[in-house]
Amino acid sequence: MASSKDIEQFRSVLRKSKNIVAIAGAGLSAASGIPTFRDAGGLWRTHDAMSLATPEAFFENPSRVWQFYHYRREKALRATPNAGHIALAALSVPERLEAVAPTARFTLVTQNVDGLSVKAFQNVCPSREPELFEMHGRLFDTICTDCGDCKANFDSPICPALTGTEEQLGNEIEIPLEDLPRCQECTGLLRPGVVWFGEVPHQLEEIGQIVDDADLALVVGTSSTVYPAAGYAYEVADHGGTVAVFNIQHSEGDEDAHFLFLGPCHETLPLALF
Ligand code: BV8
Ligand code: ZN
Repeated sequence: MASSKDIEQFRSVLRKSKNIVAIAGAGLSAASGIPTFRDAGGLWRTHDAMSLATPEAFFENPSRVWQFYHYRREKALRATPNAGHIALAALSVPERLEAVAPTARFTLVTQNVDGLSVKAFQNVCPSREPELFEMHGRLFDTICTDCGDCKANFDSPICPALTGTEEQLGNEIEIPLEDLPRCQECTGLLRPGVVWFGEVPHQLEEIGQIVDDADLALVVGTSSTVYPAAGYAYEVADHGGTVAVFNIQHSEGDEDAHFLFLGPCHETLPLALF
């Protein structure tokens, strides 16, 4: 954990900042029991999570990919926001933000699809539209591969055939196509409403503008290995902004960060921010 001097210096940067952007990754939800992509939790059964989060994997084996997303949906449904989510959400409350950064705007750009930051924002500030971008989509949205209909879906399980598959260790079962999640509008095969590798993340224009304007980037719980999100902190530093990394271990590019708070972010974020 950084020294109190670092925290004091960080706080003085925070106080002077105008546009703060937080870029969050799987490490932010680790304390809520959600497995990350790359460290210990990065494997699902015998598959590398990265190899399943692609359109090719889905169209080649929708039964396997749906079991992967069903497992993550069931985990996320039972998870609650942790003190790290809540600390970032507190920055979306005007009077809380004013107390630490009187002249700043705050935006959260999350790579996470578990919805925990949305829950945290809603808990702390139910009335406000959250300044929050879920750039890689949502576990709890479905998209029809035939008619494109996009719907929120919090059903547990999302279809009878997936019942209990999250408990089965070892290899997955073979679920017939017709028993996988189907569209209510046209009975087409549904896919999870997330952005896969090779697909274009959401709201890149707006996020790009926010990154261009940012004079402080909080890089929280991400290995900073997936683009374009991994490039945002470099862009902020490039135009003279400050970068503060919050991670439990060293991550890509953190040697260039102005502040590095090593430790679990559900502890380091509240400590550094408030
Ligand atoms: C795209 C949703 C074209 C699905 C995910 C250059 C430019 C643009 C693209 C590329 C490029 N080079 C390569 C690409 C292609 C690719 C890419 O980046 N590949 C990588 C592997 C090199 N990018 C894409 O395909 C993207 N799309 O490029 O479109 C384009 C782009 C721009 C403009 C026009 C066209 C789409 C990528 C989205 C993929 N979808 N998720 C799902 O969730 O299933 S990615 C997924 O992995 C996550 O969403 C996240 O984004 C990503 C990285 O994971 P992290 O969140 O960082 O988690 P990870 O496990 O890696 O690390 C956890 C970290 O937490 C660790 O550092 C750990 O130490 C730390 N930690 C753990 N516990 C704690 C903690 N920290 C603090 N406290 C703790 N308690
Ligand atoms: Zn449909």
